[in-house]
Amino acid sequence: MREEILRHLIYSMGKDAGHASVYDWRMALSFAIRDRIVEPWFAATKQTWEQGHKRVYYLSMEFLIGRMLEDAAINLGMRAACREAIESLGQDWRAVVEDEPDAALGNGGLGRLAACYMESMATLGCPGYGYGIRYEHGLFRQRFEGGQQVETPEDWLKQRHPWEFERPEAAYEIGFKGGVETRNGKTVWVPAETVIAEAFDMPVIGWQGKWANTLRLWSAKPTTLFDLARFNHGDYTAAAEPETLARTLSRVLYPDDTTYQGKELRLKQEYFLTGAALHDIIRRHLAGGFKLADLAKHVAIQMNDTHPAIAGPELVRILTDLYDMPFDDAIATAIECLGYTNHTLLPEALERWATYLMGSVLPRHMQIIEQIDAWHLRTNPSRPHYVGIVKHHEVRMGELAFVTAHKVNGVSALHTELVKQNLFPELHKLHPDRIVNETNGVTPRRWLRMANPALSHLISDTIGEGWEADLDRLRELELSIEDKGFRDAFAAAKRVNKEALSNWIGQTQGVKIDPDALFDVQIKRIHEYKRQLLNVLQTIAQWHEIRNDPTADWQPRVKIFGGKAAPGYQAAKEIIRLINDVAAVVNNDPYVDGRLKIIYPPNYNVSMAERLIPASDLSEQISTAGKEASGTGNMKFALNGALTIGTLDGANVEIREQVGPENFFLFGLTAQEVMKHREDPEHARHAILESQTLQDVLQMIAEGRFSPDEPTRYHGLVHNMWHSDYFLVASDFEAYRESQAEVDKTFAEPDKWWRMAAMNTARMGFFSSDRAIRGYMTDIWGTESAL
Ligand code: 26W
Repeated sequence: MREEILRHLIYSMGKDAGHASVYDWRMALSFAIRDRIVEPWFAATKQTWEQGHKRVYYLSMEFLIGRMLEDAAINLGMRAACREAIESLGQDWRAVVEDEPDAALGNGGLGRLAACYMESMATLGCPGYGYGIRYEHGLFRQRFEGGQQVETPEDWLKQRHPWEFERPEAAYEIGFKGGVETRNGKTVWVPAETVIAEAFDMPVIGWQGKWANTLRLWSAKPTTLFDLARFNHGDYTAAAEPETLARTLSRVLYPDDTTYQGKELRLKQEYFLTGAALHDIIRRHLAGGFKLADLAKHVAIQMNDTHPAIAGPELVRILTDLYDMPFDDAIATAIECLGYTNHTLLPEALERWATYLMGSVLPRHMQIIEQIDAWHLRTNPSRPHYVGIVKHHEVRMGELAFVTAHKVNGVSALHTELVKQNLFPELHKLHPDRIVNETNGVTPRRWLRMANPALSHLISDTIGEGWEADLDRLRELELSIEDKGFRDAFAAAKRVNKEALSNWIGQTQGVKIDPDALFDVQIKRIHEYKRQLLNVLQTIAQWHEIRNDPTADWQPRVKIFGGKAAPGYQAAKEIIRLINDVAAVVNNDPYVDGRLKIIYPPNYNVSMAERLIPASDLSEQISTAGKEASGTGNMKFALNGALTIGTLDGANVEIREQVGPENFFLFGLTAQEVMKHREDPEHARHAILESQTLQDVLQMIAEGRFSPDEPTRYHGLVHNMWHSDYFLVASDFEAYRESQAEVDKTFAEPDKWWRMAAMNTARMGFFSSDRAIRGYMTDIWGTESAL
């Protein structure tokens, strides 16, 4: 490795060791690692081709990959060798690894899930491609100014990106707008605008380098570079217009995962991804010498939420308009190929496009959507009149995806039931076998082996190697939990991680924290339904209690928050500000004397999660029941030996079943109780009047105790708590507080705590993304491993 790093430093970077920066070393190391990936990558591609394996195409507007260097080194089994080599060259390993910017091409859960699934497909030898967009700017960077979120553009491609290969030969023209004509009896869409989608490929290497797939990201380029006539007239800005317009398409990721907005550019991005992917899929299929009638035998296409749901109409358009297949055969083929994963029930996040917009941006697709809707009604005459794809001058993308897919899946057992009962009750009745459950999973390679070396070594020392690709084997740890030596070692591993995190917080946030305190962590997008507010209110209550009895024996806690708010989501931004305002008061309160600290490092991302999760004692999963489709952070925490405080929501339900109810802090209303509660318009007022503590907390906020410079700052928030509280923070407040008291009590009994924590790790095998991908392969894709 040493030789290869030096060779790349000189010949790929054009630097000698005496003048190389950390960046140069990182590049040289990345290229050296990449060299080892290329061969298995070629071999996998060749084998898929020669043996005619069925391929899976995972279409997603988001891939939240994070850093790649260390992950690739781990999967190739060469992290230690790389580290030794880089250190022998006088470089600091962590500094080199952490020089890599996160690839933040996603908002949160849905995008990170796509990244875990790509890694598991490669690990399992499931031949496949991910298709996405190569956004020039990923999710915005977050700063705090006076406690408030400020967004700045993210610029991950500022430096060279060593993990991608540009493929100028893999390029397709993608059209928009224009009109539909009939020529020689054939329907022809004549677009008014076109752009080129150019492919950039990233290899995705599986565990132990046995298989590699491709993540193909599309970048937009102009069909005409610039207007030479205008340039020659001296009109330089106008001459560059076509280029600027085209590139806008892959310029930035939409940073909103909360409210859906029917923006034309977003629709264009969705079609840009889907159109390019489908052309690529068809080209590869035909190049293999196969017939289009056999497409579904060779191709499975998964739609990650409705964002690529134009795939149904697009596939029908290609098959009918371009290849003359009759409509009935085309729709049957499309349905056989397509699967649709639903990731949210929140009505405000469900995509609906105004028919005038769809009709203007994609005129031919709009016709085909109407045709599919009519076909569905014709073949399902009992369909109620209020059900359909096009209703009230809108195209409902959920219904479109449902109708054009042979399988629709939810992402946790509870969520799937709610998809059946609340989201698509009528369609479910018409197609009772279509909805299936595939509970989410996370890759143990990144989220345990890579992020938590201390615990990984303990696991390998205890049960031997190989658990990374066979996570159910963690159960073997249970035998050792009775052993005090093992429990001490488990606690010691956590302690190492907590010390490292304390140092990092000291250096970056300037706050000193005690590694012996209970580390209580809530990291995820800021959203009202995720109820960071419930956490802050309980924190204020705790602070108030300490102040009223400062000499009592309080369990020291560090409350850590992380997460971004969508730029236009005012209520979420107010919660961020409140957390920071409360932190400023609590952290500097001499009465508290360090027993309660609130830390909110800005710009939470995948890399920060890798630091925080292994160092956590308590995982906050406190959403309003029925609202969190699954959660995947919850899985990462429990796997790393944090205990969960949580509601019966999403995958929390299954986590609790797996780890055992005695190893989980449950509180709060169930999804059914939530719905009943809402029937009482005064539920919030009743709940607040029943809790003196909550009244006191709201009173302190209203008085401006945390915003002395602007006492009225949170009047709106407090008013909303009394009079609306849609997410039932007040109703769950007392139960949450009691549960938190139980957490403190348990943490004070280390023997009990570490048994529970170790049980969590031992029983989390089910939540490997390998298990999830196996489920998709058998239930939805009909594919087999090539290994
Ligand atoms: C169109 C605006 C928009 C964009 C993205 C609306 C909604 C989304 C996503 C569906 C939001 C999302 O990331 N959902 C999360 O998906 C995870 C993976 O399945 C789940 O674990 C989370 O519970 C769910 O919130």
